[in-house]
Parts: sequence; C-alpha cells; structure tokens
Amino acid sequence: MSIRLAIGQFRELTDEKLRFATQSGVTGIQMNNPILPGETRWEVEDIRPLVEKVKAFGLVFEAIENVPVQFYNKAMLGEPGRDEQIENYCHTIRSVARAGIPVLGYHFTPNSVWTTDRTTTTRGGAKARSFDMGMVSANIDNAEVLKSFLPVNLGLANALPLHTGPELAISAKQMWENYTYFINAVLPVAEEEGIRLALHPDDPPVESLGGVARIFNSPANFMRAHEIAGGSPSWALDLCLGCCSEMPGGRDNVVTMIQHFAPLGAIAYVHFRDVQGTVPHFTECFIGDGNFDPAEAMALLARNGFDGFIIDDHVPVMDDDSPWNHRGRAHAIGYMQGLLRMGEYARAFA
Ligand SMILES: [Mn+2]
Repeated sequence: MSIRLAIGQFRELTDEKLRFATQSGVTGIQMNNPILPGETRWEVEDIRPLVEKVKAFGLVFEAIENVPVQFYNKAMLGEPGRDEQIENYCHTIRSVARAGIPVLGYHFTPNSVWTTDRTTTTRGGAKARSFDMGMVSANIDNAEVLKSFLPVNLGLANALPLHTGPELAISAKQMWENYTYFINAVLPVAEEEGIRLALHPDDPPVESLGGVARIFNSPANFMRAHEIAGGSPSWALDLCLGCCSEMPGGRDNVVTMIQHFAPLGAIAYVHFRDVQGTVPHFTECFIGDGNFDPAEAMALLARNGFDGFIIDDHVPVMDDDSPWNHRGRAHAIGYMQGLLRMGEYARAFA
C-alpha cells in the first residue's frame, strides 16, 4: 500500500463524518476511544458493525486509537491489579484484530495530555491549544489549577494521578519498568493476531507532570522502547509529528524519527500537525506555519518507505468552526492532499 489519508479523532461513527470523509476524498477512518460497551474490555461483536458501516461508505477502517484509560491505568502505573487489566487488554487486542482493524494505537501517559490555554490566538485570530511549563510550575501546589490543565472531554480528571508539589511520585525508572512489563505481555498476542500496536508520544513531552515521569519525550527513548520490544513486528509508532516538533530541537526530531523508524517499517500511521516553539512553551498552529516544513516531512516519509495512513490530529479552531473543527480539518486535509499529489507528479518526472 502507499501513503493515504484518513479522518478520525471522534468517538461516534456518524453518517455525517463518513460523508465528510468521502466528500473530502480521503480513503480511511480512524476512531479515537470509540464509545463501546464494556467497563474493562471490548468485544468483537461490538466493533464489527463499525467496520461494516465504514465499508458501506467505500472507506477503510484503518485504526482505533486509545482504549479508555481505566482499561490499563494500573498497568501504566505498576499498581496491584495490573495483571488482570493486561489480560483484559489482550482480549481487547483480539477483539479489535478479529473485527478486521489492523492497528490499535495507545499512549503510555497515565495522566493524559496537558494544556495550559485552549484559546491561544494563532494565524488570523484562529484559536489554538498551547502549553507553558511556567504555568505549571507557578501552580505546582494548586491542585484545582493543575486539574484545569487536564482534558475536559473525558470526564476523567478526578481518576488520573495528579500529585502536587515538585517531587516525583512515579519515577522514569518505574515508568520504564511498567512499560517493559506491559508491552512484553501484550505484544505476543498482537503478533498472533497480526495487529500492530502504535505508540503515541507523551504530550507535552516534558520530564514529568503531576508527579508522574514521562518517558516518551525524545527520539532516543523511542529507540529504547523498540529495543525493549525486541524489534517485534507488532511494535509500531503512531508518529505524532506535532509532539516530535514540541520536543527540544523541534524540526530535527521530526527528521530523526522519520529517518530512523520509516525504513524499519515501524511507523503504523502519522499525526500530521505542528507547533510554534518547543517545550517548555509551545502553541499549536496551522501546518506550514510551524517548526517543520510539511513538504520536507512528507518527502521524507515517502523516500523512507512509509506506507501507512496519515491523519490531521489537532487543528486550530477557525471562525464559526464546529466542535469537531470541520473547517480547520478541511484545511489540513487539502494541504496534505496537495503535498501527496505534488509528490506523485514530481516522482513521475524524476
Ligand atoms: Mn497526536
């Protein structure tokens, strides 16, 4: 297969989203944390109708990204009960695979994505997410303020580990041990089922937040994770270019990650977005307006043999945009389609 585009980052599969996909000219669908029955795991019977519905629109169900965090929070934190969660996670892997979905995305960030301002002004007055570690440090003892930096839409703010004060409650060493235990328990099942597990970076990629160390915050640490997984064909990346761009070094991380992992076939799919600035302080932006050159990133993906799908991920909120940001997404999709078409054209005449 060759590089292709999808839409997603929604929890409910409506006809409207599927019509938006076909009207936009993308070929695939991804869902993030779909709303499904099950408090601890998912069943194949519940996932299969989603795949059938996507197929009925002439589209491909490319991936599910993220299960509810309470499916594997103890595994991430190394708490008692993790073995039971891992057993259920293996069941979910089988369910997703047997429903015909080839990729299950995940993160290893127990206390989620942090945002210090959801309405920072970017190009032309569009609104974007931003993060400033200075705001976290200034409120390090104020649990209420710290909680306001957690996602609002999951209703989980109270369930996530959130420690105040500068000390670490869970060290990087502990997180590496937890990851090693988890990934080596679930990968054999993924391999058996022929499904790939795609790891998303920590966002923001700082050393720690809320007393919990973050380990997926540099290219070197992804290389370490790949080694821990023994180079398993089921270990892969959900390569969020935005998170890589947020890391110190900005664009250089995007180049390093693509050049290292694409030739290994270890990039399952890409989140194609960007930011201005790097940690400790960055703001999301329109693609073409950030730290890396989108044409360079797309050319690197193609030249290094990437053959998965690409999705827009977060986009700025344009005037009169919808809750799912149709306007911002339409801009990103059109931009990526232009890059891909120009790439085909240039290759044909190379
Ligand atoms: Mn992402």
